[in-house]
Amino acid sequence: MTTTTIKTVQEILNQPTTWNACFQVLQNLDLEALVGDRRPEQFEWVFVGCGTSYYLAQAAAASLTLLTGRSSRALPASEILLHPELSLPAIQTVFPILISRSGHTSEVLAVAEVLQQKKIEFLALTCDGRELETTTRRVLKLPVREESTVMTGSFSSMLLAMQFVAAKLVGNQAFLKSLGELPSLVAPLLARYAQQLEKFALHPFEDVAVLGQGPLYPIASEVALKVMESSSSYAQYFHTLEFRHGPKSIIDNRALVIGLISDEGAQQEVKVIREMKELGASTIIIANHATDEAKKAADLLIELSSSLPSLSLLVAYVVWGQLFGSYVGLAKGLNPDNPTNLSRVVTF
Ligand code: F1P
Repeated sequence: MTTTTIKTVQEILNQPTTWNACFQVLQNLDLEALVGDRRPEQFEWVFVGCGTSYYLAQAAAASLTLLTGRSSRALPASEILLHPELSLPAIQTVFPILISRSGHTSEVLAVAEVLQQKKIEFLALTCDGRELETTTRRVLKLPVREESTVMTGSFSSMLLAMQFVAAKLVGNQAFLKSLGELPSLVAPLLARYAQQLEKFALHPFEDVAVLGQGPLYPIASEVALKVMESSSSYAQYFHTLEFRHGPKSIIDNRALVIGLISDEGAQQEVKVIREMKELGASTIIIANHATDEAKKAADLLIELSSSLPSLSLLVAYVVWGQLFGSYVGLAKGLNPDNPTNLSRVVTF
């Protein structure tokens, strides 16, 4: 198999085009129909999903908090089902946003039923629609038709959609414009770095740790999940500085540390990557602007070199983890289009 025949890799590389198609839909967004009076000033927005869609929920919640100044949370659907008093103690003051590419995931549909029974208004964010889009009048359905089992363009497109909604809520035109510039930023970067990443993926790493702080923490989580799903490799994720507090004991010359470096925390975050390199780890650094320290700490450096706001760059970080997972899978002789033990939707 070559990367040109793997649908998952093609869908990853095609994300700039997918994002442009989504922006066409989002330009005509009827915010009133979507959220009505459920504004973040009166209701706590709680994003809900499973697997990749849960990490998407976390990134969406971080984006809403940073763009509106109102606290927002993310929950896995299972927590609402199994621990409702812990997860949603004040459910009447919550505006849930249920996120599901397929709209068919059993846990998400079960949460929709609970909300319907309690007469709680909620928003459904989906690509395929299926049952989920019939459970509420508030539906945002994106034109993303993804054949891959693992989520790639659906993750990035639904995250962009939630960032778009948050920016629209507060009338942040500059941020909305920045989102629209992502396709032209990322397309040439993919052309420039994809082959280097594919070559780097040939190393046989035993442990992979993906590190990120702030809104990059859910992106680190999703990158680790992509490595696990697409290559059946063991990968973990941590807040970058947390890695020193114990987990670094796994580091030796068989380990890979992937650092998602934020503009705001670059100095401190790069220091951790440098320390792990000195302990023997191989390192990948993904940064917007690479400091000299970052250049010294990285075995492979991917630099975005963008003047766009940091928060608008989340999807520009995740694409490298999506690609790396598939490349490691291919290097191990696996087929990322048919990941071990996985199905496109989890139902029970
Ligand atoms: C959620 C999910 C994915 C996972 C796999 C199985 O799907 O758990 O996160 O990667 O594809 O389904 P969905 O609810 O977003 O359709």
